Amino acid sequence: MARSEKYYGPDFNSLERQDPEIAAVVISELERQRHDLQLIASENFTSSAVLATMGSTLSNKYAEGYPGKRYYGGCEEVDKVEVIGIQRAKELFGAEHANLQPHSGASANVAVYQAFTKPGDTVLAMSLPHGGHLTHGSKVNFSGKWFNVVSYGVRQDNELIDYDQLRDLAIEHKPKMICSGATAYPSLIDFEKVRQICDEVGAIMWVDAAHFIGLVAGKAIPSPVPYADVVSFTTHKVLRGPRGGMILSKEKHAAAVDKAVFPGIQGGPIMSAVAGKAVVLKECATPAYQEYAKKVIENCKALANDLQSEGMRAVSGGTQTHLALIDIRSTGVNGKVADERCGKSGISLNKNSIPFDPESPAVTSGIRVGTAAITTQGMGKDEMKVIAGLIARAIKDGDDESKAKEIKSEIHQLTKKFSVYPEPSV
Ligand code: DSN
Repeated sequence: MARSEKYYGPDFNSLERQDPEIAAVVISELERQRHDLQLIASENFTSSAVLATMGSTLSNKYAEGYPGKRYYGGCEEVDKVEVIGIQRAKELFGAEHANLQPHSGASANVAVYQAFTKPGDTVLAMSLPHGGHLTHGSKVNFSGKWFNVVSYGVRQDNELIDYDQLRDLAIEHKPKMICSGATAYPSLIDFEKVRQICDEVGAIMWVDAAHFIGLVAGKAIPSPVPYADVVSFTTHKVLRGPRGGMILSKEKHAAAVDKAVFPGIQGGPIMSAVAGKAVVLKECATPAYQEYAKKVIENCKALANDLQSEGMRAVSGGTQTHLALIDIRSTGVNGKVADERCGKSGISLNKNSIPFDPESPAVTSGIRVGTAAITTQGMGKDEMKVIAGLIARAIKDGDDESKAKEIKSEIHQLTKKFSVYPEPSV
């Protein structure tokens, strides 16, 4: 997204007239996104084109069903958008089938369970404390309540997925489905190896690619699509699309996936979001996006190294993706406090458990940082060095009001040079 791009968003003037209270929040959130440093690994700045679809009148349309087979009249126009989106998704990812209707990544994952398993079935997935996701079998989530989820993790010596453990558990438990994919795993996943294990035990291979699908779209890392039976993901992380989910699958699973999404777990799709997904899929097919995806990884590698130079430790020695997991125990500050101090200093990131973390998930010994958003802003390696220094100072001094203010003002100077959306003309 060019920094000079004009922003033709929804009609803020009418919102301001009708509901100044909510308009004020929308505007302050835009200011926060513009001025602070956005390092949450699952966030990004979507284009004005995508935002335009999200605020469009497509939001008004009920379209239960699929193109050509709807349960409501008047779907001719929204049918076009979904057909274009499906085609773009299949082309971009080389997928046999695509479903653009999941409302979110978690909804997409519920649909995957619905399509391939029955309550009580055994599923093998990455443990949450080692970087998995709530929907991968957490006891507080439907997945952990309704399924027998067995967890694999990373090795203690190198903090990389323990494929021997994964295979041993697969042979022992004969899972119906094996899930790979994580929310806090900085390395690449060996999909070929996971496929072999799935074949050995006759399991469905499910990849939850929410975090890294944007890097796949930009051809910056290998794709799980040729290997997996089904790939679910969100569309708003590195991919830089609207908030929502998507599912790709082999053609033989197309009917099961579609039935699972609707009528299995959802009613009407959010057609404005489906249109946004179609728009971002076109953006992702450009050389500019491929360049962006490469740069996200370069920046993240640089940021992880720079944080190590500041005395912190990058889990698994660094990163090969858009996110780095940082063990901050050397600072004497835990993840929760670091998150709070960074927040006060104008840095948005999140506390995160590190593998074999001695602290509870509410406290943690780590932070997770991502470079998707700051790379969209146009930042590069020089800025990563500055940012690492600011994070280190915020963790150390961010409880001191005046020091936090000083850091925040330095961040505002930095982000001023890399504006997200043009300033409003009023
Ligand atoms: N909440 C997302 C993340 O931050 O990784 C995962 O769904």
